[in-house]
Amino acid sequence: MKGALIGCGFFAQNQLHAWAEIEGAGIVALCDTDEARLSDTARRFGIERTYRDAAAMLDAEALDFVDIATTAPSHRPLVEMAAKKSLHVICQKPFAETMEDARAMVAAVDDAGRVVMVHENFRWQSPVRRAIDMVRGGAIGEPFFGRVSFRSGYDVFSGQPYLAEGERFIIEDLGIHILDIARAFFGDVDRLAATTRRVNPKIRGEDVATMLLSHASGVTSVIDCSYATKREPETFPQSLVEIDGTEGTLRLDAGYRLTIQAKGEESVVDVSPPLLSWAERPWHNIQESVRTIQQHFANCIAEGQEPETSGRDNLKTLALVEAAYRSAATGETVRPGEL
Ligand code: NAD
Ligand code: 89V
Repeated sequence: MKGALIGCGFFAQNQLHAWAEIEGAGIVALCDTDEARLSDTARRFGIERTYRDAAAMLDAEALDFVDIATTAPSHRPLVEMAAKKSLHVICQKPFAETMEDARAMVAAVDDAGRVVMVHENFRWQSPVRRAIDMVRGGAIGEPFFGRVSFRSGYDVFSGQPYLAEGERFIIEDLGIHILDIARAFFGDVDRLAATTRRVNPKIRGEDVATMLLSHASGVTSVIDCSYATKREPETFPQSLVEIDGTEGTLRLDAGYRLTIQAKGEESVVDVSPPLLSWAERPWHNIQESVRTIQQHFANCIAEGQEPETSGRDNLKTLALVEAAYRSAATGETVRPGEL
């Protein structure tokens, strides 16, 4: 499959490294409105066909898919443009700024008979995936409690300055991944309550969020996120997990240590992600998941399957984000299914 990537910024560099390793798909053209970023990226990856305008690129190129790696405000017009050209789409998270936009984007690609997948990669990080597979396989019986925790003091603002500028920050940017991991473990959510706080005075949005989720499966989970946590060892970008089940417990602890205690036995396994040749610590955990999710997309298209984090699926993760902001603002418990 021939693809074009739109948005040659900070994170797209990982996506392009990963595309070079994907079986069955590759990037043949690049687009960015910023000339310097476009030409630097084109040179770095040896991609000659470059465009400053996405519409012009879609008119000129014979493509199967687009990979949209811009920030959220441009997602809806770009997804709709790709749908008009009958292309499959991968779009970065947050998929859209509103539920209305997200639903329209899913409908546009559906109407074109193509697939849209959200680049929601945290559930594809190999340590997290290992834990998901263990729980789905019944290693600790039926889960009844979960905690997914991401607490860090890492400076994310130097690489992604826009994160300091938005009215919304941690739930929309990072919490969205952690909420999605909770869905992967425990399924859909009936009710959600949240509190938020801004600790860092230099940013606009909230950098601490704590959420309580009641899942339809009967699990209660706590999702806690912070970019204001100064501690050693710094665990960025690890998601730490604790799950209690009817037959035992699972812990994914700092340092990628997976412990399962069940039926009177304990297993402790090092589930550290591999360091891909182009990856850099501490981002290697995220970078590996980029390759995995992009291969998942290529496989799903080839096999006619819906990707696990399809646009349709991601509507439920986005609804959790909206529910969390609403709950934090009103002090009320919110039903995401009603948003
Ligand atoms: P960035 O600002 O560094 O890059 C975005 C690029 O898109 C810029 O170069 C900009 O010029 C270009 N652009 C914007 N609108 C465009 C348009 N209409 N046509 C062509 N080019 C356009 O942003 P980033 O940090 O790379 O983040 C991009 C997206 O990736 C965000 O949505 C962010 O949340 C997401 N992200 C995801 C992960 C992850 O692990 N999944 C990690 C980091 C960032
Ligand atoms: O994964 C992300 O979406 C990034 C970060 C890890 C910094 O939150 O923006």
